[in-house]
Amino acid sequence: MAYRWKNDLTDRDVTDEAVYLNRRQLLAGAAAGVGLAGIGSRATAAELEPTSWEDVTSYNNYYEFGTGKDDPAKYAHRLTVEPWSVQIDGLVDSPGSYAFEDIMAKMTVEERIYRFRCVEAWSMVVPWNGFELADLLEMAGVQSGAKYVAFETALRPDEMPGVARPVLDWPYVEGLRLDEAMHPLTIMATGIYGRDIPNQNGAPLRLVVPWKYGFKSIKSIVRITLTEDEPPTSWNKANPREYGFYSNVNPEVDHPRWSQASERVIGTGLFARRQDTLMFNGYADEVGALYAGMDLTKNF
Ligand SMILES: Nc1nc2c(c(=O)[nH]1)N[C@H]1C(S)=C(S)[C@@H](COP(=O)(O)O)O[C@H]1N2
Ligand SMILES: [Mo]
Repeated sequence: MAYRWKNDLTDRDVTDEAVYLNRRQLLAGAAAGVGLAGIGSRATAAELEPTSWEDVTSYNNYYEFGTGKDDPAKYAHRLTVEPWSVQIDGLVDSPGSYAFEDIMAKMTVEERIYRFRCVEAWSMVVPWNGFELADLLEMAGVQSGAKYVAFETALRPDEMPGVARPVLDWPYVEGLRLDEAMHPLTIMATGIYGRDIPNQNGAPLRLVVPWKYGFKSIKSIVRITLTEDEPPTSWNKANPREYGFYSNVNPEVDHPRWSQASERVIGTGLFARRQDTLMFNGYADEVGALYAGMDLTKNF
C-alpha cells in the first residue's frame, strides 16, 4: 500500500478516506481502540478541494530553516524527529515529558480537511491527520487556574540553518486562550494525506487552528505550558502593531501593509486565482461565539 503514495495523488484519492492511512497514523487510531469507521472527515470537507501534496510540501513558512518559501523543503530533512518528546507543564495535574509514541498510543487520529489562510494573503486546503488538542490537554489534566496555553518549537542550531539569523526571537512561541485550545476544531496534526507529516510542515506534531492566520499554527512542538496569563507570541513580539495575539482571519480588518479581503489560492495554475476571504476563515458558525462582545478591530 505504501507504494501508492509515491505516485501522484488525485483529488479522488484524497476524499477516498482511510484507504491511504499509513502504518503510524493507522496504529495510533487502532491502539486507541478506534477502527477505520472512526476515521472520517468533517461535513464541511466535502466542498473543499485539497491543494496538491506537491504544493502543500514545497511552499512553506518555517523560518527556522530560512525565510524563502522553498527553504523548508530544502533544509528541514536535517531535523531529527525521532526520538521526540513534548514537555507538558504549568497548571496541569500530571506535568512531565511525554514521549511522542506514548501520546500517539492514547490519541484518536482522524482526518480533517481544513482551509489554511496565511496572514500573507495566500491560502490552501490541507487534508490533515491529527488528534484534538483538547484530548491531549485532558490527558495532562488542566487545572482550574489555567486560562491560556503556551507552545514552543524546538530550537536546534545544529539542525536549523535559519536560526543563525535573528529574524525572530527564537525559539518560536505561540499561544491560545484555553477555550480556543479546547475547541474541537483545534488539532495537533501528525500527518498530511495519510502520511507522517513532512518535516517542512512541522514534524512530528504541530498545531492547526483553522480559523486563525497560519502563523498561530506552530510547528514541531516540544513544550506546552498551561498558564494564568496571556503568553508571549513570536510575531506579536516582533511587530505588535501588525500581529495581535488573536490573529483570527478577518476580511474586514486589514494588515497595516495590505488588504485581507481576498487571498491567492495556491496551486491554481499559471494565473493564480483569487477568492474572497471568509470571516474566521469560513468557521464563523463554529467559533464565532468565542469572541462574542469583543471588538475584533482592537483584539486583532
Ligand atoms: N516554528 C514555526 N512554526 C510556524 C512557522 C515558523 O516559521 N516557525 N511559520 C508559520 C506560518 S507563517 C505559516 S503560514 C504556517 C505554514 O505552515 P505550512 O508550511 O505547513 O503550510 O506555519 C506556521 N508555523
Ligand atoms: Mo503565515
